[in-house]
Amino acid sequence: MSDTDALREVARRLRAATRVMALTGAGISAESGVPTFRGPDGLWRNFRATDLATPGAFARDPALVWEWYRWRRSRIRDARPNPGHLVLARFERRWPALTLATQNVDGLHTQAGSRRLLELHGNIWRARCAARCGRTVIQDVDGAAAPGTAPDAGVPLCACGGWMRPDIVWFGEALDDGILSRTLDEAAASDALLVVGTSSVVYPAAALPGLARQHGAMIVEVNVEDTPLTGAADFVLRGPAGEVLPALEALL
Ligand code: BV8
Ligand code: ZN
Repeated sequence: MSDTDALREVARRLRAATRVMALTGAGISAESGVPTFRGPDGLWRNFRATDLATPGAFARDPALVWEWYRWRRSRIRDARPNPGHLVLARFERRWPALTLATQNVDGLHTQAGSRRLLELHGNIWRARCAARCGRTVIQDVDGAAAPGTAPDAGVPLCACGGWMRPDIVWFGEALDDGILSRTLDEAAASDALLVVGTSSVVYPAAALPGLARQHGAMIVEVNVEDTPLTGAADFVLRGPAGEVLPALEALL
């Protein structure tokens, strides 16, 4: 099937769908200038995930972990939603029950206007108490850091005196129960799942297409390259999300 035929067929089937869900990854924000994780300029190429995005790394060297997140915040701060984010936000008007599950922590879907959003891996602009006093703060500045030249200089402090940490789900940590169970329920109930800009390797997000498919959903992958999902998708729309999604919207 040619790319144009696939696009038309997906549009035809989407017109008949009532429960549409989307799952996004770093690729949807690439055209906004946010680095992806595993591509040629991916974030993990200069930093190993196991060095930085784990509870163990934070326990060993919280200042290094905060330095990395501050650098990432600086890359994201001026980023704006691109046409891919904006189309998914407009899809909520067409399908009011549309759920958007994202692995991204950059907040660009919210900026684009998506409201039925499930942030599976947290949000880079929030921090929470690592000492578990329960405080969560929105932190678009970097907060009060530990003073002086102590090993934890640069680590923001909670009002309780403990360290703050990014409110992000690190490898080996469980996703928020409520968010995960809503995501699984929505995937099982959807007629169509658009899987946009993800390498489909990080679980449990990578299990959602299989779950949706088992319950009869059409799986559509939007990506610039093959992923482990490609062979199992019903349709593959090859190209940048910021071009493919507007082209799809135009056919609806
Ligand atoms: C958990 C920190 C249990 C966030 C992130 C072996 C087998 C199965 C599972 C595991 C295993 N070993 C370990 C696990 C579990 C582990 C996991 O899945 N590991 C993988 C790597 C094997 N998962 C976990 O640990 C999860 N927790 O399982 O908990 C548990 C239960 C109870 C109690 C305790 C524990 C937690 C996962 C959280 C991961 N957090 N990082 C941060 O700092 O930002 S993951 C990181 O990867 C990001 O969050 C990111 O969102 C996520 C996924 O990456 P993608 O978004 O897909 O990005 P990527 O760069 O890879 O790909 C970009 C894609 O876009 C590419 O395909 C590219 O082609 C495409 N693209 C590029 N440009 C465009 C485009 N597409 C379209 N348009 C474009 N313009
Ligand atoms: Zn605290």
